[in-house]
Amino acid sequence: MAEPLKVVVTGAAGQIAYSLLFSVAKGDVFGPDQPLELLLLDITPMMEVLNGVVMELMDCAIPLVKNIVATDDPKVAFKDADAAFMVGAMPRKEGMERKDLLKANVRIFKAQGQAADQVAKKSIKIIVVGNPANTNACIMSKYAPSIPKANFTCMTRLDQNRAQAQIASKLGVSNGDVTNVIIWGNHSSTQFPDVAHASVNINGKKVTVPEAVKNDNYLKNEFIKTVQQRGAAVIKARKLSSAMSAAKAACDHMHDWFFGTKGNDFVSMGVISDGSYGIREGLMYSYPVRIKNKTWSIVQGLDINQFAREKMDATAAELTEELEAALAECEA
Ligand code: NAX
Repeated sequence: MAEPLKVVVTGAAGQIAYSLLFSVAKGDVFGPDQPLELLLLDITPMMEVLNGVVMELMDCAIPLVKNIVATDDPKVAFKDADAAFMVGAMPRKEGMERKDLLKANVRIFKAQGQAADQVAKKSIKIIVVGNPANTNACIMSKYAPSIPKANFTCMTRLDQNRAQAQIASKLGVSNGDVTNVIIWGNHSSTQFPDVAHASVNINGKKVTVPEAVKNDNYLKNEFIKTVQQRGAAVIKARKLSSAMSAAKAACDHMHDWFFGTKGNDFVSMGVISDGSYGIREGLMYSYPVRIKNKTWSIVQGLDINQFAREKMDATAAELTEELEAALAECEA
């Protein structure tokens, strides 16, 4: 059997982690033959709750789990880590704006970036889930200069999954029949869910989503709005932010990073912009990516029409503003 993979989960006492840890532990992400060491980080007042999570993980008696470490010290959590799910942050409550979250959360990611820089493996693969996810990932990377920028990503897979599910439900097909939905930009209400390049399998025949839906007005308005507002709709109904679906999406993201994308299919991930599609270099922007040998690359050459251009630029403008505010906060 392989050496245990050291997997960090921050915010390990929280609600997303509660679903995420079970999936990771039973092999959904790193495979059924990959032993794991789980490194669980939360804040000091949550150590008792975290201890309860550790007890439950033990009681699952999952053979893949070789060791569990629960700690409030980022340097203990990140020591020689191979992968990290950065979930720990203050969650958005009903009526709370993202910018209120920014101040509280960028400082967390600065400190955890510094810890990872000092003690994690340089090959560590990091997904940031905690909001504002794109900007937190950018800040974490800035404060971990010895780790390649390509190793920092943020999660927009939940938005992709939401968009895919909306199209599948509209067309009465299964979720797996819808491929190549794109989320461009920020994991926020300015994100651009784009189905112009997506396909759907209908009775064994592959057609584009716009051809299958035959309703441009729906795709340009209601569909986009539903996906953009889905997080808020879940909070309104559940009085808590998305947790089960967020954990599933984090697993999908990390799984595909380790095992690659299939054929010509692509998935959406927040990655550091290299200027592709005219987006400012250095922003953590959600792009369509293909993954091979644990390395992502941005899908190039997609046609961008005027409608898409405007939406892509609007979400980039929000990210620029967020990043500037975050950098000012970190340097204050
Ligand atoms: P919870 O409040 O249930 O859990 C968060 C946990 O993080 C708590 O246990 C808290 O003590 C811990 N924490 C706080 N500061 C920490 C620190 N400095 N180090 C380690 N742990 C720390 O929130 P939950 O519902 O699990 O959501 C976690 C984050 O995911 C939130 O920021 C939320 O906004 C974000 N989300 C991101 C999504 C995405 O698609 N990118 C979707 C779901 C979710 O809204």
